[in-house]
Amino acid sequence: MRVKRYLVNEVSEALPLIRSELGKDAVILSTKDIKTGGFMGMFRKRMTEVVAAIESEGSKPNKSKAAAAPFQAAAVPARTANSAAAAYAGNTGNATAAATAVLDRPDPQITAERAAALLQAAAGHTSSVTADSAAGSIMSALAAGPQAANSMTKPSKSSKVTEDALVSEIRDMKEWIMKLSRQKELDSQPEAIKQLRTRLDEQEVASEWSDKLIDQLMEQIDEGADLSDTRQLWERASAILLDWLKPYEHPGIQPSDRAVYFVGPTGVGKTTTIAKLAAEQTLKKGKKVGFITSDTYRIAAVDQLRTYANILNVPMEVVFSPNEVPRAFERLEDRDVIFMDTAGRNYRSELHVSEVNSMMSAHSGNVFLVMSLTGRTKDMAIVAERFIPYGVRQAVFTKLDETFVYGSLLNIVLEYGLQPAYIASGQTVPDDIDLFQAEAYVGLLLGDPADV
Ligand SMILES: Nc1nc2c(ncn2[C@@H]2O[C@H](COP(=O)(O)OP(=O)(O)O)[C@@H](O)[C@H]2O)c(=O)[nH]1
Ligand SMILES: [Mg+2]
Repeated sequence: MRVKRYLVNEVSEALPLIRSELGKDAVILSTKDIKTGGFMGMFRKRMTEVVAAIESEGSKPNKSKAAAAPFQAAAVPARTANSAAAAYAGNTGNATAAATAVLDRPDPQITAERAAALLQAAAGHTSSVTADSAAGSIMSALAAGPQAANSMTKPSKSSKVTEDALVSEIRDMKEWIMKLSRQKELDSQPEAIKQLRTRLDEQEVASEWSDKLIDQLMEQIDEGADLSDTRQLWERASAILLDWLKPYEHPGIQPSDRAVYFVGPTGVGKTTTIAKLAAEQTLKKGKKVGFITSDTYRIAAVDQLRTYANILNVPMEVVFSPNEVPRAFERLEDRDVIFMDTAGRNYRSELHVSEVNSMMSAHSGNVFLVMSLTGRTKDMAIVAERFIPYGVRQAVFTKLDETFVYGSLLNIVLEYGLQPAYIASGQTVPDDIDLFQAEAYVGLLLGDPADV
């Protein structure tokens, strides 16, 4: 590898030099602003140091056209691809688009080597023009795909490991380029928008939603809105989030609801939530309530619900299998509303989910999926994905009092369309539960702009 250092006023000045001295296959390894010359620390000049390299001495300037690069592909080591990407990642979103096109194109003929070569070809191109042509050269090389790919020698088994490593390296690169590109975009945004982004990141709002929110706000700025003031920006952000979440508000248990089921992972607060809601139904609404529990997995779980049943003077049935459920309903025939507690098991397992489902299908009713706000979005998503196919549409989010990070609710609601009916915020029965209200939630999520 031949490495050369250039001191220039701007990176663009170095490009023709690199091109003529190292050739178009050269890659830029790094660029750095430095101060040179001067006298006793004064009159120093700001310069840019560009370090470029060419893989082998054999690569002569202007040897091949960009689209021909795939023919040299097999010889391109991962390192070169990496630095190739590094070379043009310094440019804007186009490079990202180019890399994405290479990596995401569902074309089995695009092998890792070829992708690497395309990246390298693009990097070579950057030395003469911009990221636009880098993207362009990747696109045209992709368009020339089949012949180019066919001309490549098939990778041998022994090169398979190297190829896998290369694919994973290219994937890492893609993520890195995306990140860099997003960072650049972020740097150019107004200060208040950056503060909002920081707040959303702290609240673990998925980037899908924070990007969408910020895009909508930027559109408003483009249309003339002055959102340089954080308070104004927060108000607009809040209005957008309310637009998104309001349609998911749920009225909670309705007078017509006869059976209400509570499902969800272990320890999220199903039994406690039942006690809270049953107390509301009996004490405030004067309803006759009954309990059924299929949570016979843990002895203590039955006792826990029985304690609440005794306090509230509510009859309770224990079922050990789905075929006992109809009988339990018969016994509770005189009740206005029946709450059914289910076993808190490992709901990442499909088996447990279908078991719960067969318990519920004995008698139709409203099903609430209970999830704790202290959980991570990813874990909640797995549980939601398990239950949604069985028709679960409502959720209860618990333990609001145990966290300051609220993004998971928004992520789950928007991703899966689950309606958040109730929010529980403590262990006290019956007080610590409320209907979900989008305004209150958005207020918590965005916080006070004065605090940012
Ligand atoms: N801090 C807090 N604790 C809660 C809340 N809801 C339930 N818990 C507690 O979480 C633990 C597990 O609750 P439990 O109802 O037994 O969960 P289950 O296994 O889903 O039935 C108990 O100690 C509850 O008191 C809540 O909203 N906030
Ligand atoms: Mg329980």
